[in-house]
Amino acid sequence: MITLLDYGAGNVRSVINAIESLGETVQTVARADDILSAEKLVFPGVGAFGSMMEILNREGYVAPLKAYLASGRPFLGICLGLHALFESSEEAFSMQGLGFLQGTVRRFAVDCAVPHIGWNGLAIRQPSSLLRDLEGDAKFYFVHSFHVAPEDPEVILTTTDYGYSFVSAIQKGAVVATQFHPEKSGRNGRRLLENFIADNTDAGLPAIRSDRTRLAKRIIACLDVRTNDQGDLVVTKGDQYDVREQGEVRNLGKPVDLARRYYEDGADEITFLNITGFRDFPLEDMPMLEVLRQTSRNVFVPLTIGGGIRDYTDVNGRVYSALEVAAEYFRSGADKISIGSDAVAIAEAYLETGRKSGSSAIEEIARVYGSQAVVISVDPRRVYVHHPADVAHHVIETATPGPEGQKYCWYQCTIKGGREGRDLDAVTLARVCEELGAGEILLNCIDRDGTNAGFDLELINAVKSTVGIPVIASSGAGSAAHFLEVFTRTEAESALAAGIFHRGEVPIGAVKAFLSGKVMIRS
Ligand code: 1PR
Repeated sequence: MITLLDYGAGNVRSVINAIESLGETVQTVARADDILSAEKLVFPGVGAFGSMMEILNREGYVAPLKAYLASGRPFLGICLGLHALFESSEEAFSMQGLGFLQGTVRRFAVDCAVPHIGWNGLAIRQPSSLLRDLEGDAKFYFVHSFHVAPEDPEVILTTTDYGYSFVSAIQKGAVVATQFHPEKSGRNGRRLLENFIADNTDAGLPAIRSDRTRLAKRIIACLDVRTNDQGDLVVTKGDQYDVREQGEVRNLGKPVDLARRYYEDGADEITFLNITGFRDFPLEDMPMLEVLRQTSRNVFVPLTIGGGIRDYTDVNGRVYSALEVAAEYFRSGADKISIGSDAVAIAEAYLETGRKSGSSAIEEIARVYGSQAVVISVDPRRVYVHHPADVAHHVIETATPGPEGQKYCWYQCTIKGGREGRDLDAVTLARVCEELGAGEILLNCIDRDGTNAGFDLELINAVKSTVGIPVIASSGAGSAAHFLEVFTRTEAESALAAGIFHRGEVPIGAVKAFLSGKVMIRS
């Protein structure tokens, strides 16, 4: 029996699903005694150090946790569950950690994008039963902006490279903890969880031991979801955002089935976009929440959900905050949420006042769940101009001239699924959302969507050269070569596609086989 400490933030549902799918029973902590009487304790933490320690203190869990850690019984900490073991964190200077290990938690100080999001390897520093039967070059899923810095090198189990080498797992006696998420790391993550569950203590050392590791480029499958005219929730796909064919909503399959298939085909992440979310009440959109719950039972790679995340008032005048909507999505199995139309409104308000309100959806969700959990979905379209001075927007010189031979263009932001253009450009939107705490940009392109003509490299380079957070290239993939192009001619950390996967034109496995040996990918 596994006892799991769910302190109410983030996606513990996936940890429970992963452990239960391995045939083990999970009991979640309801009171302090449950910690003291646990046989094996798992502490998954997603979010921010400050709000985590606040909750642990408020719930009276700090003393029992310290007693449990000193008891010598098995403990597995995941992400913030690792950070909590240390004395303090740069993420919340005023909050004390559990102090089981000496040292602190530091923010990445690197030239590459922060947060560190994606699949990276482990350089194993000591034998451990946790690592038994693991392939030495296995990759695991990381999503964080801070990492631990232990004072005692003896507790270092693995390190990982991202700008520099950082500690990605610790071990002290029966206490182990990982920065990466085993519950979201596919078969390797499940192997590691199996090792923790099993009572077999003989320490393993994998045959292959790499000293340096590298972050892989991510291949993301995107499922644009909406109800069709018959009221069924289907995966659809637009052609420049137009999802109708002969008046009917294109129906490319069932969301849960397709998500599982893409997971088995090797997708590194799966994204659900509820494309009519802007007109629905997300918390009343039970079918979408159910899709997430069912998917997270069998899919052990990160899930992102977008569509309709905003403050709203329901028909009874009850006001819901975007934070409440996001919380329900995280509880239902999401690892990241994506904000579309509302991000444009937030950025416009910020540019008008020049002041952070502190209460925008981006700021609120990032404060509680961490920046790494907040993705901004950008829906821009090109607007050609004859001269950069014609508009007060971020203009680029383009190699693809406009209809009148214009050599310049800017990328106009749209909302409500491309239905309404705004007086704001995509580069400025991305920059402002990063300032407000977003952790990743999903950079779609209406002009390229569904065209199989390749990604808009000029748009991606314009945004990537402005923001310090990871960028997902999206829209237009028509072949495996388009992925190589975007990973070799831009700095995008990941690339997303929909149509070619739904129509079975280029399976994910074929994209990965083509990229193998050319760019670092997860095999
Ligand atoms: O505005 O917060 O309610 O969120 C709505 C979300 O739904 C946004 O993320 C928006 O991008 C998305 N969306 C809205 N309408 C559409 C539509 O297609 N009519 N789909 C839509 C966006 C874009 C990509 C697509 C790529 C790859 N789809 O996600 O999957 O373009 O396609 P391809 O590989 O076939 O070219 P809010």
